[in-house]
Amino acid sequence: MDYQSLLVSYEDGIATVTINREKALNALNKTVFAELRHFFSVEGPARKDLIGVVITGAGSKAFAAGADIKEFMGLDGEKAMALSQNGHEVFFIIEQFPKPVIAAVNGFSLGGGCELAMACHMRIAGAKARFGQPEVNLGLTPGYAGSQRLIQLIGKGKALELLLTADMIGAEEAHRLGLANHVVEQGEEVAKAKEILKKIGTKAPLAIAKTIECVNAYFDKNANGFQTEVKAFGFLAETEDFREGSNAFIEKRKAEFKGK
Ligand code: DAK
Repeated sequence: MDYQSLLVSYEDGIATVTINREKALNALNKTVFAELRHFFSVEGPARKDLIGVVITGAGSKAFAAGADIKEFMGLDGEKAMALSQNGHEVFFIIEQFPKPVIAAVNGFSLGGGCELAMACHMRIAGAKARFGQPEVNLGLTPGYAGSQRLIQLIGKGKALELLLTADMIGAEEAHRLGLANHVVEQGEEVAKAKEILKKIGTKAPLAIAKTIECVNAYFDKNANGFQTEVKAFGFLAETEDFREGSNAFIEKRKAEFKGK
């Protein structure tokens, strides 16, 4: 696919997906959503050697300053629900991606931008990152699951404070609350994300995928996370990588995982 609003590059098995709408502070329009959907459901899964994905924003000012407010003009109830549903689907695809996805938050991460970062498995904040859910300023609630994932990450009281006041918080506060995994110098976000992905790349890929599935199951009201873990454990016990991992431990050598 020729992307219009994403830049996709690969290095050492890691994909970097950059939202490339710098003039609009990387606001998430329909094209960005369609292209993210394509990357995470078609291109990414086809790359068998993929270790993980970094998502970031073009330029030094924004990760993504929200849903594209210009696309809200003429929205009625039915169209708004369809828009919201589409965003939910795309962010679920990212959350359920079987390889780790890390948001490298290089600036404003507001509204839909913060929701995208929260759908990723981890968040690295640059020193100038600003997080917030300012939807109530527009007369809206979050539309892409911010009211759910913010609670999962920082708890109900703080989530309600951010959602109801529309306050923006900086990188250090986001780190203190558990919204950001690490704070790094501005411009070092992608490098830190890649460092983490490289470490994960030395582990057994099927175990990584099953671990993501088990953690997601905790938050899925239709799943039983405990049973998901039991089944994952049984599945992994039959893999070549499990035999290789345990043999390597006994033989005091580094495991060579094949993802089988
Ligand atoms: N959408 C479209 N364009 C945006 C944008 C956005 N979210 N944010 C910034 N831009 C554009 C600006 O219009 C401006 O474009 P030009 O005027 O140059 O053409 C350019 O980016 C630079 O922005 P500023 O000139 O405003 O830059 P500043 O440094 O002065 O200010 C700022 C930076 C981030 C504080 C400011 O741009 C700002 O407040 N931006 C809006 C932040 C925001 O409110 N974002 C939306 C959050 S709400 C739903 C679906 C989705 C959602 C809700 C419901 N349903 C289906 C029901 C999600 C909602 C949100 O994401």
